[in-house]
Amino acid sequence: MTDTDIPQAAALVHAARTPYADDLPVQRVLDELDRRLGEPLRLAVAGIVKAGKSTLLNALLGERIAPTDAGECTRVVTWYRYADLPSITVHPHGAGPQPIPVRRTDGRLVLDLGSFHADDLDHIEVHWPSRVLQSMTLIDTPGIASLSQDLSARSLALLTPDASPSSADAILYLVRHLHASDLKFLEAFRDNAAGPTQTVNALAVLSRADEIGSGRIDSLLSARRVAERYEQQGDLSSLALGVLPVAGLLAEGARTLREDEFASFRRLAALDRREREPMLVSADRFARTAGVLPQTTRTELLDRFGIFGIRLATSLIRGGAHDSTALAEQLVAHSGLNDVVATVRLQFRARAATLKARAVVDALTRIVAEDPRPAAREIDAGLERMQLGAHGLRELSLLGRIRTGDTGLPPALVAEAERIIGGAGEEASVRLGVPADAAPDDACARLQDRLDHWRAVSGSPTISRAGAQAARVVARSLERMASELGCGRVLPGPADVVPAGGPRHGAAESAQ
Ligand SMILES: Nc1nc2c(ncn2[C@@H]2O[C@H](COP(=O)(O)OP(=O)(O)O)[C@@H](O)[C@H]2O)c(=O)[nH]1
Ligand SMILES: [Mg+2]
Repeated sequence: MTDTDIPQAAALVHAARTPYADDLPVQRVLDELDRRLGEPLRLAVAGIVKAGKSTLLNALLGERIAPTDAGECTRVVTWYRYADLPSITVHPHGAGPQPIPVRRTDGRLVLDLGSFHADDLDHIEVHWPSRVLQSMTLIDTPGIASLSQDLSARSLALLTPDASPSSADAILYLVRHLHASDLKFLEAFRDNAAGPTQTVNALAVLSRADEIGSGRIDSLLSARRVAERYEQQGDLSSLALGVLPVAGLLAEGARTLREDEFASFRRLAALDRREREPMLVSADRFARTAGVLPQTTRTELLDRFGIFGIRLATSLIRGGAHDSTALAEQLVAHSGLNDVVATVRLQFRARAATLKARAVVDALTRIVAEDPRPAAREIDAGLERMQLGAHGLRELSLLGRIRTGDTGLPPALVAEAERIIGGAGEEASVRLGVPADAAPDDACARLQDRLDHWRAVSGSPTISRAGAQAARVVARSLERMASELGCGRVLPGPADVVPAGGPRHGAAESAQ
């Protein structure tokens, strides 16, 4: 829907080259913006130390690539990008990048920093031939607000830099228990360059969800209730799109499940209930109970799946999961990972072009403001045109204002406005609130009805100026859908011809 944003933004970056030709730092920023526009969505995983970030990243990749637990490299920001061939590069501060060997042990990638110390490194780049990375670059970050101020500073510098927009297009923020420091970080992310619109690209994850109900089989239900409670808390709802519970370890284990692990689960499932249940009472008991499985296998299963995962796997096998593929699928479904993947796809990936275009607008706005050269006037005008003309940017900005309760719309209309401008997903059916397989005529009839309604709202004498503007954005989203869906009968209405904000605004609108 917003594919035109990228070429427009790229043209602006290009136009900025000449007026700032003698300014090396600016040229570097422009290079970086160019690179960013050509790349897939950048999704950062953030949260305090041991929140389960690297584990969740592996679950998303379906491979054990990111190092988990302690170790030097977990203290360095690490980028995972797509490439046909695997390679690892370290980027030391103030020195050129250097390759390090790619080594795997027991199915895990080993990041051996050799003589480098984490403090020497700005970041690490891992290129990996993973399908997931073709549509998304993932960024693993050291813990935020961790015991070490230094680690925290590195992640904050990446995600909420003072002088430039965040290097990430979107963020998964992991919380175990919601702390004041988590809220502070999300506030910093929101208040960063792009302002309130940042809340549109932050999704909170209630991580290690299996531990919430002490690993009981209904742990994920308890986690879901906790997540809902957090979601309804005013603080968080204005800072993130939502809160999703995830058992990352279970998801990682399931997506990398081996046949020998499935065989072990099957042996546990085949035990008599009176023997199995006491054994699975706790992780400790499982580790201590000799019997069908050797000690090393039991320890390994606990490491890979946690006691919750072991309980769930045996119960799913008893319920009919006959092979490792079926078991893996069911474990993933229980882990909550699919919801995270679906939300990332609907909310972030579908909006990647707009998020990137906005990063460009923000960065160029700063450059021009800091050093307003006469030759850069064209850029200023271009930025203004883009902000008004790129409808995706206006949707994003309105979504941000909806999250902070600052739209000027009557409260009863906010939920529908949010849906129509893509707050629940980018597809036309989701925006319209019709079934995905609705007949085109029905979808168009609904569209016409809602368009009439929103045009009326925007022209209502009782609505505030801000509210009217918001209603016009909603109406414009509907009009764009009308052409996408081929609803020929939906004609431009008065709101489209005389928008508030003057004729210039109108020109930008119709120029799209
Ligand atoms: N029970 C359980 N343990 C987890 C989960 N996710 C991570 N862990 C464990 O928590 C520890 C820290 O995980 P890691 O992914 O390295 O956290 P990070 O510091 O946020 O990257 C590791 O021992 C993981 O095995 C989870 O969903 N459930
Ligand atoms: Mg980590």
